[in-house]
Amino acid sequence: PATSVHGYPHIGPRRELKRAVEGYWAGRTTAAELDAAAAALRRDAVAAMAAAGIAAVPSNTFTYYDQMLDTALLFGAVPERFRAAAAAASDRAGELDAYFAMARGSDAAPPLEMTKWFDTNYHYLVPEIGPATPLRLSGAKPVEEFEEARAQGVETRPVLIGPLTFLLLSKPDASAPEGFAPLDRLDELLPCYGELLERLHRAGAAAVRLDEPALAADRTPEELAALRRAYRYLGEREARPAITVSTYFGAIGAALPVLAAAPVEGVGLDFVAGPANRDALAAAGGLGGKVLEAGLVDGRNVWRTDLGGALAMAASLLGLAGGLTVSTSCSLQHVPLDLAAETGLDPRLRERLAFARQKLDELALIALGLAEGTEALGDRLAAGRPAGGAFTDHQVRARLDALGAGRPRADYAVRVRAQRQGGAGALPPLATTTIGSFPQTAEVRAARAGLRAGRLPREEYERLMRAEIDRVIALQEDIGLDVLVHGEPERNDMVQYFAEQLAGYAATEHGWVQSYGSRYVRPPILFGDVSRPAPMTVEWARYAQSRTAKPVKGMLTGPVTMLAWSFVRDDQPLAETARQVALALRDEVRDLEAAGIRHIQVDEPALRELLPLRRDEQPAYLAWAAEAFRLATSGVADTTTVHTHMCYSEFGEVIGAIGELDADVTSVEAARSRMELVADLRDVGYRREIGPGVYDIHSPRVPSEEEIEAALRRALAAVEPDRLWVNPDCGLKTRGYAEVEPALRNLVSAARRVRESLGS
Ligand code: THG
Ligand code: ZN
Repeated sequence: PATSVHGYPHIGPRRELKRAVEGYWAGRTTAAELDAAAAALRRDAVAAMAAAGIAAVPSNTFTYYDQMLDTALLFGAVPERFRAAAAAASDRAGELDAYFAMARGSDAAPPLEMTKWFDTNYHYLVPEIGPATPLRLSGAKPVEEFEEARAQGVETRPVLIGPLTFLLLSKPDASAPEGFAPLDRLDELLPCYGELLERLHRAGAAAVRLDEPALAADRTPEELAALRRAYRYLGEREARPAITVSTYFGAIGAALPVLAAAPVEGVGLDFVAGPANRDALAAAGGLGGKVLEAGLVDGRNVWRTDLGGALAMAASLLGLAGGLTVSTSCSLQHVPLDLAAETGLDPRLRERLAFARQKLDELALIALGLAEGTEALGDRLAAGRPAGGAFTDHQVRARLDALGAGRPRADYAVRVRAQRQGGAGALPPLATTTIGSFPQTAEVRAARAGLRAGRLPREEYERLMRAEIDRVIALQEDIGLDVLVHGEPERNDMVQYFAEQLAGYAATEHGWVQSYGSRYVRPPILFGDVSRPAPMTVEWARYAQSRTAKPVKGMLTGPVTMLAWSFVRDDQPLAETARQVALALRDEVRDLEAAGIRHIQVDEPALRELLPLRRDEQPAYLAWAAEAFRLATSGVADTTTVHTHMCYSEFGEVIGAIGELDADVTSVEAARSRMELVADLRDVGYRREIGPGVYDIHSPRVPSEEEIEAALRRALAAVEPDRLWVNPDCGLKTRGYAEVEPALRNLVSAARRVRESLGS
């Protein structure tokens, strides 16, 4: 059988693409230099895949920023506000600038909205499509990248985001009337795809792949009818390459018979995230003469493939299609490039890992095993899957068994009375606070880097951090905030910081994965039972509290977010892993309390992110997610105030679960939605305290006192003053003091003004 890959990391082994793109933005690199750097990265990726024997090497998966944006531009779907600049572009630099303006905004126009790519930690740009948005084949990127690889001697298979997914993931533009959906434009878009297929055919492309991951989520009968129409139209075009419609991120349910009947040559199914695809395929009577492209190697996680299991799955698929191609489950862009770059990992962990480069070899091995029998694989069959138990911690498991769900806290009504009387009591209505991080100055970053590189002795590093905490505490006292924070100067990424201190977790040195545009994260690897060898944040919090008579809030990252932003073991349910992380956090929460910290915030910005794509799987997820949060936080006395913070979320689908977390105070991103969330929360029965972000920290603008006051008055229409907290809508890490200080002064004086007007 042949092998194929959905996509490959194109950022380069040392994030060369980031440097090239950011250099271009800063004016350090020319357009020609940027294009040359990108071409070199594409060449290396194509060469690596070809050398590993991949039969269907993908092209057109490279992007300077995002593939949805590339697709919008390919079809001329430029929002009105960017059209003049795009049309005026007269050279390559002008073209690139128009492209990056849509991604990042310009003085004249805000950028496209960014949102999560399904349930991954990648973010795409949301195309805006209205009734009058142009739809016309307007570029040749897929043809050019095909020809570029051919010149290198590799016949690639161009990859396109399919028409259904492209339109379903777009949003109506500002001009669209009520009831309009981008999918209404399908019949106008299809000829553009048709024309592109013809051009690829003329350029010599024998095959293309169209990706329809939107089929892994619930789809209406109308959407399935649109799917049928789209691939009937494209399949019936005469001058076209062979078409494979590929799906990933889960089982595709009712879409499967539609694709099986479509006049195309191949169908791709993900058997890693969607093992149910197998029975559905059998129930549908198979794919007839079509080729099944079977996603057997996990494109989203870093574990070596269980080759025996993959071979058994593949063998069970052989009779269900006219041919079989062994493939990844989805694009490898979601995993780091090459394990060879990691020299510091525990060998017992390392032998279980496969990054993108290693997964290419696994595909070849599965194909070999299918062709020549499992014996042909020899001892490679069992490699990477050593007998279990190596990373088992019996003590953690016994403690969790004994704890069960943990004793619930007293009712909120009881707690709130204790909190108002207890040590942390005496807070005014509309208490002011921040979300946790303060600006990370160059000195703070340099100190952390110095410690890591061994240049800075630990005592010196700690002295610098204490000085920074002194400064941040003094500033907050001067501004007049009610609940202070230590500012988190010691932390890099909120997940990485904790992962580095927990047993069962490992960090990589070069394991970068694109988060959005030129921004990357280095997800830690949760490989074994998790425990907390020693307190993680207590000394910093204790020190900060020693510097002020006001309450200092302790800051932790919640169990769901610790999983969502990591690579997580796949040998037990996520819910079980979440309980282990929760237990470690529970110990930390209690130690913070014992150190005199009366406010403890456990952030869950990624609560929405792990929400299953299928509605029928969502309630079970929300139940374990909330249970893990409660397990982490329920060990404290009634007098301790538990806070949580959420952002990056469209709260719609998770809003009902916020109350289930049982936190006393929830702070949320609300500035951009004009406080509507406060009423939304009231409407779903949330009756605890709420801190709707009163200004947007993602912009450098300093909000005026009047505007914050107006926001607070809007919030007070839906919540009583003693349940309302006043805070920015997220951490201040990415801002500068020049903006943060005046903004917080305005925040405090706005809160005072509203308080005074309430008192009278
Ligand atoms: N941490 C992790 N995942 C996340 C976020 C996070 N996913 C969602 C959201 N936040 C993504 N946002 C960002 C914002 C900034 C950066 C990355 C993701 C970023 N990265 C640095 C860069 O690319 O230069 C590198 C950071 C580093 O040195 O560690 O700026 O907060 N895990
Ligand atoms: Zn936030």
